[in-house]
Amino acid sequence: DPRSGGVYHERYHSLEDIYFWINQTSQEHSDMVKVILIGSSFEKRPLHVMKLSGRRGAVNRAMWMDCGIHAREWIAPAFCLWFVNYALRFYSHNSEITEMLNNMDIYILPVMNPDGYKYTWTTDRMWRKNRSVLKEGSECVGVDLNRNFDARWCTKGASNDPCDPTYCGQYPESEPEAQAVAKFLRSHKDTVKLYISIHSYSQMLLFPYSCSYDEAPNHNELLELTKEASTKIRRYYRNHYKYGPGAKTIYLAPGGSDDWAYNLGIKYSFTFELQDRGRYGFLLPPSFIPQACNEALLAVKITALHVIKN
Ligand code: ING
Ligand code: ZN
Repeated sequence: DPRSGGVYHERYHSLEDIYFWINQTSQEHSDMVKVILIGSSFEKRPLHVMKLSGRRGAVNRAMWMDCGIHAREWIAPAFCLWFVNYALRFYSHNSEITEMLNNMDIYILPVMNPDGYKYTWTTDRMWRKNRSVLKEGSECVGVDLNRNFDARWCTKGASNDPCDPTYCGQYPESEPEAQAVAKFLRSHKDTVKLYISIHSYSQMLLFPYSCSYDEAPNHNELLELTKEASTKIRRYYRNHYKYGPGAKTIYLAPGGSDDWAYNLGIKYSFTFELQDRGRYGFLLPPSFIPQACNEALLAVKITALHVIKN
């Protein structure tokens, strides 16, 4: 089945497996994949970005996609891996993937929160934040990385209590994981035209703003794009995705990465919330991975191809 990703992509992987896979994939496809170290986590794990490029000359356009900003959302890193595999396998066979890779570089951060992800495998499956320790011996650990960006930071929809799951941190970009992503995007803001952050669950295609009820300048364009993606997902996969600006569609949430990237100047900025709608929630069984990834792929392709033709 051309829509499957092979057995490796029909299960979830430990952090060690994912690091191994990144390394192996970049070696096997050294003509199309480069690994860039953009920083390290609080516990000093590397933050590896995979740069995918078609077999062509240099281009001055790129997209960014991060997965696993929240530790327990296991389908997110699974999608990043699945997507890289899909892109490498179908480049020069599938016209849409070929067009994407011939016209843009794709930067992929498969696990933005490696410390938290590791912790969900060893200790607490429902952990959300990173694992940063404020002061030695303090009771509560971790900052919500999707509240740590500089977009109406720590206003309504985030918490200043370190024990809360939506703790915003001590100041914007206080966390090394958020800072590494922000620094990379600041230094690539002239080429990165599309920002996508992958989360779960709730099946929503979101765009700015989440930090306020303000309408983004290109609101109608972003609404049309997410509507098209939602319609196609329903038609092809018989599954329902809501779409709209974050604040109105899900809830008010300041400090998110997509709002910050949008304000940096990346006018196509999205958060995709993958399966499901709550039946299994974060514990989405592995058998759902292929369909969840195919649904997300549709949304990625529609937004990327739109950016290319504009
Ligand atoms: N949802 C996101 C969260 O961080 C979100 C929703 C999207 C917030 C965009 C801010 C910006 O709460 C999940 N499931 O994490
Ligand atoms: Zn999330």
